[in-house]
Amino acid sequence: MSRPAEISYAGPSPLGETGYRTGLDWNIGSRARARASEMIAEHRAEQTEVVRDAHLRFDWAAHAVRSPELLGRVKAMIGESVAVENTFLMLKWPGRDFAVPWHQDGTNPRMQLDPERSVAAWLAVTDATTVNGCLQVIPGSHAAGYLDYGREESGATRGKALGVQGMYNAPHGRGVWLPLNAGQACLMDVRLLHRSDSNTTAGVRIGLNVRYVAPGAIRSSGPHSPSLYPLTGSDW
Ligand SMILES: O=C(O)CCC(=O)C(=O)O
Repeated sequence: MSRPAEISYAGPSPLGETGYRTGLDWNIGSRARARASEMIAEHRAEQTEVVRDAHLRFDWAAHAVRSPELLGRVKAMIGESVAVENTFLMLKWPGRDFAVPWHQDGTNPRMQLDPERSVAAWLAVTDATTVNGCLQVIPGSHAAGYLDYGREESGATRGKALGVQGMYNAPHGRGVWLPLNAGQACLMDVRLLHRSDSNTTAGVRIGLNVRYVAPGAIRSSGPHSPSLYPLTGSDW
């Protein structure tokens, strides 16, 4: 499998040298936890792990992507016109093997995001800790640009199911954990290598993944044309 375009997009980041900002607020903790309880009640029977397009399905998620702190920072980085390109809610149920391999959010076989015109966000709906599957990132890994994800191994099935491409040559040892309280979030350069482990606790871990884009950020390959969900600006 090869990238849809030959641009590596190596270079600096709108998110600075590390390529991420963490500990931001998208909601107050008690409200985030209330949303988590609703999601757990709704999905417990089927133990749904991934809910795509959460911002189109749940009012709270449509509000979450407009969180003033996140949107304000995103606009400062990529400009006044911002749309959501994609969201999904990820639920890690206790006792399930559900690790997400190292990957970069801005590249997959269908499209590539221009890192100067896009930002990824991860919103903690429950607390996210090192034992229930919080994100781990490799600071500065964005600077090398998009990596080749052609050498997948069998363990990548979870990532494939989610549309992420496992990168098994990632420098695992340099990972930094990003624990967050419910209601907190981090922003990431769309080239930043990140992953998460399975949840080894008795509770459910829930995170909302968001990709924000500015006009012209998406290079699609083939007929795929993402439907954007504009938040601000008029040039969509
Ligand atoms: O929620 C997780 O555990 C991982 C999410 C993630 O890395 C992603 O969706 O890009």
